[in-house]
Amino acid sequence: MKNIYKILTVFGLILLALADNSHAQNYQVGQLEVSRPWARASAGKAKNGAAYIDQIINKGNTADRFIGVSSDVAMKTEIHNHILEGGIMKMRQVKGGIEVKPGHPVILKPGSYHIMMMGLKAPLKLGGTIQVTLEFEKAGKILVKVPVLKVGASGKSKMKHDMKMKM
Ligand SMILES: [Cu+2]
Repeated sequence: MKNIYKILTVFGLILLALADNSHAQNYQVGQLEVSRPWARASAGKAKNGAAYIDQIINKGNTADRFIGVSSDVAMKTEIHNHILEGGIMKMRQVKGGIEVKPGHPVILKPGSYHIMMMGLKAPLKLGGTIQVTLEFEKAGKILVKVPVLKVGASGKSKMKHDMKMKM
C-alpha cells in the first residue's frame, strides 16, 4: 500500500514538471496571455528579422492595445503588418497598435502582423533565444523569450495556409 503512495507521489511530481514545461512559452501580463512567441533564423547576412506570436488572448472584460515592441538585438523594432496595395504585398508599421479584445485573439504570423527587427546587430541563430519586450496600453510591459526556429520556418500558420491553397 505504501508503494502505491510513493508511485503516485512520483507520478504527480512528473506531471507537475511536464505541466510547468508546457507553459514555458506562455506569458501572463495583466489580463493578457501571450502564447508561444517565435522568430525565424536569419538567412545569410540579412539585416532584418521577424518574430511572431501564436496568440495574444485577452482574458479580461475590457479591450487592451498591443502598442509597442523593443529588443536589444536590433537597432529598431516595430509592429508591422502586410497590406495588399495595388496587387503588391507591402509591409507597414502598425500605427496606434493592435486592439486586443476579449474573445478575439491577436495572431502574429508570416504574411500578417509581425514584430520587425530592423538593423540586426547579429544574425538570429537557429536554436538560439532572443529577448523581446512587448508593451500593452493597459497591461504594461512584459519581457518574453523568443526561440529562433529555422530559416523559412512558418510555425503552425503555414500548414493552415497550405491547406487552403490546395483546396
Ligand atoms: Cu515587417
